[in-house]
Amino acid sequence: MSADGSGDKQEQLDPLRDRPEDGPLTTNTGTRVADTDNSLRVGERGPTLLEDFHFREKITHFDHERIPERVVHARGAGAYGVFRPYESLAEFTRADFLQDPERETPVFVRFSTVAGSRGSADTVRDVRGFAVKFYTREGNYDLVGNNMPVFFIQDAIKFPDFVHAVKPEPHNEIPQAQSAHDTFWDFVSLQPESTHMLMWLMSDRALPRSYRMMQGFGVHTFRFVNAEGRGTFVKFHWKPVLGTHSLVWEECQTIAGKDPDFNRRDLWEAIEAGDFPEFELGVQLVPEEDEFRFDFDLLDPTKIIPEETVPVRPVGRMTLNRNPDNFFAETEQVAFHTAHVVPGIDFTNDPLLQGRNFSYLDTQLIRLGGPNFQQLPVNAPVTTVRNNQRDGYGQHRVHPGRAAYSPNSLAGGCPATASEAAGAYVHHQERVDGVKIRRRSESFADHYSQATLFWNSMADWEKEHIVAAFRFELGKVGDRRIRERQVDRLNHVDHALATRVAEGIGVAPPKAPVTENHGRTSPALSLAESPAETIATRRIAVLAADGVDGTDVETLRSALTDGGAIVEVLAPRDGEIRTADGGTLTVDRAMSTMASVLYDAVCVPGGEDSARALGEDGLARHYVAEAFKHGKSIAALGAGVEVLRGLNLPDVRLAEDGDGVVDDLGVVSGTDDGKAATVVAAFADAVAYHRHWARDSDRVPG
Ligand code: HDE
Repeated sequence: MSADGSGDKQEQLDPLRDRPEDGPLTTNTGTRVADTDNSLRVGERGPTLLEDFHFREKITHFDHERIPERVVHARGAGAYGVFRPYESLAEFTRADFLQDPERETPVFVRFSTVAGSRGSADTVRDVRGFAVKFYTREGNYDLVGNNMPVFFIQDAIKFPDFVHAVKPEPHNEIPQAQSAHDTFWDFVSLQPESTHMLMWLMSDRALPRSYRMMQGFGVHTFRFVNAEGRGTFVKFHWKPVLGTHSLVWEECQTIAGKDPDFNRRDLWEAIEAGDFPEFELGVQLVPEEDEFRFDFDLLDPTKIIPEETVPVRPVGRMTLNRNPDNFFAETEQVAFHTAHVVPGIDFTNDPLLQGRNFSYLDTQLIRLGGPNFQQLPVNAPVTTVRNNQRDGYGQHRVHPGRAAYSPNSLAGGCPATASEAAGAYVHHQERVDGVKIRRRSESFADHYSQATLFWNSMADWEKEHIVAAFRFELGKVGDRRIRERQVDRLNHVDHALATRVAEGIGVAPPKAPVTENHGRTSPALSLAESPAETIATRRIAVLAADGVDGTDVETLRSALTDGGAIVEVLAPRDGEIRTADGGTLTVDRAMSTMASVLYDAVCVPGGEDSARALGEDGLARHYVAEAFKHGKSIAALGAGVEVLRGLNLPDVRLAEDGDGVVDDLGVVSGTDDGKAATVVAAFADAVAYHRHWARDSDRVPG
């Protein structure tokens, strides 16, 4: 730690890291243990003795290993990293960590799903949590956001109702981690303020390809305050450097079985491989005098400020560069709180934010077993903590002295409060006059305009996915009146949307629109607008069998790994296979241990024997057909094109001899000698594009 008490987070954690290799096994009181495999008993076949303190301690500790999981966001994955601003933001905020582009601030991030329990699958349809703890020199600042910029409710008092509705139903605890059931749709269909968020939840945003490829949002309007005390409203955005990408719903359901840890594993492996995830922090700034300039209320968390109205200004970059050492100690015990703020960042009167400011500490008191959880290593600030708070479960500090109160004279008045000039947090002054009242402001009453804005801004394929999602979810709802009520809500968003959903779920379509669609769009809302310039960290499966063209495999591997992709050779069995020229090729994985849903793209190199074997192998055929169905890029070289031809992929033109390279609907093929490099280059472009929606995927069995 430096003189001002601040220091590096990893340096702070290092002495706390266990080093089992440094000495023998001990009890918790440090006594060395001779045998941890046999309990102490009377004779070899006799009863166990109460005197066996090592046995009792070991079992007792084990019996108490579990703590309550988070009531929401139970399933998560965490990582450490650093944040660095691009420029000083002193004009808007005095927050120390946003002043100097030379200064790195350590961070811990936890991504999560919301509804599922700790052991649920990653790829469910859900909102994702995106919580960042900045260990600043002025104390911890937590930006506890989601991957969607709005929320289901406007007032925190509705949160228990909302969560009870989305969680598994109480009589039978079914379904796990799913919103597709009666109680959820019952609640939201009676709650028009949820409509905008439902559009996001039914969109592909709810199915992120990776935690590294999703946006983050602070959701509420917060307030920056500069050194002169001037406030500026601010909305926070995180933009992933790799672009924002999603899975498709059918793929998600399959992955939930094939690899329930899909997103968690992806984050872990990327960091282990040195492919450090990066996110750009952006802010939308609104001067205080412009508070009433919008056709919605800035305090309403069911509204966005369209980026076309107030642009997102990039202000810094976060790089995640270290996996936790211990999931429980760090990812499970981390405690985020919207009220962990530093000077220069303040709240607004958003009633959802105000409620959150109560809830997080309250829930952590029970989840983390008492009031001292800020002393846990992952939560401890890198600044010195000094106050008169004492005792409680799990107290790790030794507080010397007699005076644990203020004011005192016995300890010389210490610890003394600081002035604002000396870095103390001083709340932004705001005049508030009013009558005590339980009522929502009229300015929160429009629940549909921005839901319509979202719908209007979607590309055609995104609209298809939204309709399909509503049909899936409402199709799982047993009570027909709930289905009808939700269709009625959707008719307030867009008549065509409501009609199409109704047609899929056996409900009479609404006869007429409630209001005319306003026709406005915000292009930034569409995933189609996300940059698609890189194949970095995309997983590509190369299918091969004995007799594969080894040169093709090398061409694929070197070109794609040069672009940063991860290339794996999959064969019917693990070990080695023979190449056409008599060499050998190491197999990375047996096809049966993976699935095409776990890859971003699939390719089939040349080699006649290999192509013949793969063409007759149901699993290999499924890899390609499923990748096609999910819009993934596919490449085939030489005889490998025959494998694709055998699948009768709808409407796709494949290369014949003399054609050169054919690139159709993201399927790149070439049979001519010497064309491998050109096929691979076109394939790489197709992979960067992510998914190819123009295909007639519905005709492929799924
Ligand atoms: Fe949370 N939320 N929340 N939430 N939330 C929790 O805190 C709550 C809301 C968010 O990785 C809980 O420690 C209320 C919006 C994230 O540890 C709890 C309301 C947003 C995480 C809680 C909201 C979030 C949580 C559960 C309505 C996005 C996971 C365990 C007023 C801006 C943090 C815990 C982590 C966790 C309360 C709404 C994000 C119960 C009362 C809106 C990312 O305190």
